[in-house]
Amino acid sequence: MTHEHTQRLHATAQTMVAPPRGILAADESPGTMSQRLQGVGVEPSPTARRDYREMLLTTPGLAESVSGVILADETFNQELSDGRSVPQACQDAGVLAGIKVDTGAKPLAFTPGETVTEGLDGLRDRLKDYAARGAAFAKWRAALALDTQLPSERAVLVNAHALARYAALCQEAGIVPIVEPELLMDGDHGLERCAQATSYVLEAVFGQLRAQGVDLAGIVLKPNMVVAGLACPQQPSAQEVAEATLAVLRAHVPDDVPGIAFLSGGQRPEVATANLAAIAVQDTPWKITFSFGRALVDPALRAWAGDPARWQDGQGALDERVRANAGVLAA
Ligand code: 5MM
Repeated sequence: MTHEHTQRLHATAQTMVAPPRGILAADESPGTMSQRLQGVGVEPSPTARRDYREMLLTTPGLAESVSGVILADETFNQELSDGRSVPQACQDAGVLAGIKVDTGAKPLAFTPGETVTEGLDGLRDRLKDYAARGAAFAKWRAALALDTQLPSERAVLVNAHALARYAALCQEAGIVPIVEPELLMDGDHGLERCAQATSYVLEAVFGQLRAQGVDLAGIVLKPNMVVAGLACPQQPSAQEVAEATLAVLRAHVPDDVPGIAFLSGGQRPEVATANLAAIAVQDTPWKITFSFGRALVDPALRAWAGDPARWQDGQGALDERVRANAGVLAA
């Protein structure tokens, strides 16, 4: 990579994580998005999915709290109702356009209950095309089940390897990779077990990123917070989540990573914000921000529910959540 190419990657990564802004994860695949729309009584279709994303993207003042929006391929290729392409609308809104390039988590051979995220075939050409059409960054999510036995060494290894291959290809194309290894919140595991597994996963991911020559100053890490499982009777306080999360990250995330943008993982919106606040108040070698999906958009989806008359209610609900999270980063 030339010096200029590297400098551009670093500058984009810094923009993505500069406080107080965060990253809006609006990249639900068509299947997931259709289920979410049905959940609020909307008949799913490409147009309904486009309308919902248009409602989010045209929220007045979005760029004050959001640096970038992660889009699914379907959305990236759509036009808003006024005829502008979605990447153009991102540019007009003052936010970077990001693209989810993985093709989903698929069952891993010989490994019941675990998945490997796919999407490497043809990725170099796809990235070139996305970059030419305005994508500044990309996202790839490894989803790892967590219990007393899982994730297995095999699932961690293959997912870490794929994350690093994806990240290297992104950087070659001039696109900043969001590297997202997610330990899922399903189950009754406690905070300690999540800390132990997150440490193991991050060690494997950074081992692969280094082995494959990825420039750590040109990525954004999107990890889970260290939390207890959703079914765990002992739910930790925000202070306990922050202490456990930062202990793990300090031990395993190199200082040259510019920023950490947390996923919300199924936490209630207010809980995710409280946990983010407790983390962000600490001194860290990397910038701390959010890249929440559900914790930002669930209230907006419910408030809008496909009704044109409630368009502004939806935007107001999104505005409330992004400002709440940006607010704790600015504090
Ligand atoms: C928005 O959801 C993303 C894509 O999901 P599917 O491909 O399964 O439809 C998802 O990757 C999301 O970006 C992350 O999981 C973070 O979202 P949350 O809701 O956990 O913050």
